[in-house]
This record gives sequence, structure tokens and C-alpha cells, in this order.
Amino acid sequence: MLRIERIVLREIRLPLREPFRISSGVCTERRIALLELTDAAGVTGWSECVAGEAPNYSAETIDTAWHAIREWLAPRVLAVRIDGAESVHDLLDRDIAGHNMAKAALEMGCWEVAARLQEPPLSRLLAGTRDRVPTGISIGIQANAAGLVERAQRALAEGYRKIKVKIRPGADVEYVRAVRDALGSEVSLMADANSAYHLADADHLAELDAFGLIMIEQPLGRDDLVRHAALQKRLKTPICLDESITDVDRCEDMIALGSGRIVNIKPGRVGGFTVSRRIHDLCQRHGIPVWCGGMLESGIGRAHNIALASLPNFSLPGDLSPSRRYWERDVVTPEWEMDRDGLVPVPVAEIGMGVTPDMDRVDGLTVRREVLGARGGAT
Ligand code: OSB
Ligand code: MG
Repeated sequence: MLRIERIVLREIRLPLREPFRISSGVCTERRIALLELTDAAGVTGWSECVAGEAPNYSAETIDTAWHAIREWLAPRVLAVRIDGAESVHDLLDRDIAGHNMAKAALEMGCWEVAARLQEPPLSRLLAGTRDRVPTGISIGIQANAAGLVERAQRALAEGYRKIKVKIRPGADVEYVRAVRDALGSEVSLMADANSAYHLADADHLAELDAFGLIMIEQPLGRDDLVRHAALQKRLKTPICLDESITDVDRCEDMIALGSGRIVNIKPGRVGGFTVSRRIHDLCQRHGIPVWCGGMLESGIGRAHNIALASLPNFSLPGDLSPSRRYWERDVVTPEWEMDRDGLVPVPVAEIGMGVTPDMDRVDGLTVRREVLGARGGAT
């Protein structure tokens, strides 16, 4: 049983150590919404909203999420008796279309509160089984192929188990060829297009088949399940869907149509942990591997991703880089670290998500704060 009495919404500004460029835009400083949920028992749980600064990855932004949380979503969970975290998704989803990242932030915060009330590690409450998760790196689009090769080599030396390179028309086949030549044929290498191509580019994309990529992520538009199926027939390389998989039904469609063979699960994109687990289970039944994607989260969102990635069918390395890959200093203690074998430990000895917000750091980065709940009103 949960009863959330108060939610503190904060916006922090966290500069990336280096700009992160994907086909649809560039990010130099993350604007991140953090949620602090307090239960009637006085227990507090934190979560992060992964919506971006601009509506390029999905229609949501931090500003639309903030609005959705304050106006429509938080009122659904505040001061009501909630049977368990598992029921929060349906509570938020009924008659409210879209806004998955806003829903997910609240839903995952409720899971964290539930974990803190019941005292297991968050990963175990979610039925995770791993105590370390294999980690890959996502490398943004670079000015030239040589710059990309240099970054990929450095990542390999650091221990990463999967190298993902962002591609776009004009920075694709030659860039991937250069990286494959430099790293050798054994390295797990993949490309992520973030919807930059059209079905008419199929012949061009098929040139990537020469490089033995473990997958190509989201080559076509987010609503293009039918066209992805047509493209998959023309590619040897497995297609992995990211943007397209916004709920369980879209994943069923992908399987039925043959639009892809691997799924990137981001809990923010699908509305939280409950739907993530349903997609995980569906894929497991169909022999489809899944892995946990990232959205340049701070250490709080990362904690939630790592808990999720401890489930058994997360059989490929996730975009779960340690704190130092993104930030001069993270907002949690301890910061997230990866060992030389590319593994990040799942906190299994601690209650909940296993890291603690560094309140001096959070306060210092906060540019906006609003309190929702019993005593109402914005402060
Ligand atoms: O497509 O996976 C993506 C970051 C922002 C938006 C979309 C994506 C990404 C990443 C970053 O690839 C993964 C990470 O957090 O390291
Ligand atoms: Mg992606």
C-alpha cells in the first residue's frame, strides 16, 4: 500500500562534459526534472524524467512533462490509496494519451517509494536477478571519421562491451567502416540512426551489412513499423527498435510484422517499469533479446535503468555508462562506476535504488522548484 502525500519537482541544469550529437539534434547541457515523492509513512523516493530539452527524440520535452505532471498526472497519485507500484501505470494511463516520460517519472518514483517501504533493493522488487550489468557506450556523431575512431578506441580500452555509434546521412557507411577497421571484427559494434532514413535509402543502408554490426537501431521513422518490416527483409543486420516501441502493443506489432529482431527498452519512453517488464516478458517469450537504452540520465535515472537492466532477458549490454562519461560530478553518492570488464554493479545490499541524491549538488543546480501535494500551492 502506498499513499503519496507530496511531490517536489525540481529542474536541474547539468552540463555534459562534451556535447552529444544525434541525427536529430545536439545536447550540451541537460535540463533534467527530478521528482522527490514522499509517502504518508514519511518515506521518500526519487525519480528522474528523461524528456529532453527539445521535441526531437519524441514529442515530449521537460516543459511538457512538467505541465503534464502538475496538471494531470500528479493529482492521480496524490493523497489516494494505491494498492502497489504495479497499479500506478494504469492509474496514470487511463484517459490520458501520451506523455509517457511524464508518466514514467511518477511511476518509477512510486516503485522507489515502494522499495523503500518494503526494504528490498529496487532491482529485486522488479524481479531482477543480475548483480552486475554489462555496459555499452553510445558515441555521438563526430566531426569526422578519425574523431569517431579515436573515441571508439578509447571506449574499448576502458572496458565497454558494446560500442554504439550514432549515424546520419553523410556520416554513416564510411564512419562505420573506419571504426570496424580500427577495432577489428570481434568487437560488438552497432549503429543508431535515430530515424534519420527513409525506406528509399534501403540500398544504402544495406552497405552496412558488410561490417557485421550486431544491430542497426531505429533507421526509419518512429511510426514506420510497416516500412521497418520491409527494410528488415532487405538487411542482413538485425534492426533494433527504440523510438517506435512506446508500449506493449507496438512491440507485439513489431513481432507480428517482423519490423525488428531486438528491442531497446527505455523505461521513460514506455511509461515506466510496469510496461518495461511487460515488454521484457513478451520479448522473452518470443526469443527476442532486449537491452536497456539511456537518455543521458543523471545518476538518479541511471539507478532506475540499472535496476531494470538486472532482469534476465536484458541479454545485451545497455547504454549504462558510468557517471564520469557524462558529468564532471554526478548528483548522487556514490557516483556510478564501471569496472575494467565493462560491468556496473547492481546495488543489492542497499534498500531501494542504492544511491543517495547529493543534496548540496542538487540544490546548487536547481533552477526551478515546485511542491505538489497536501499543502498544495507552488513554492
Ligand atoms: O537514441 O538511444 C538514443 C540519448 C538521447 C536520446 C536518444 C538516445 C540517446 C543515447 C544516449 O543513445 C545513451 C546514453 O544515455 O548513454
Ligand atoms: Mg536510440
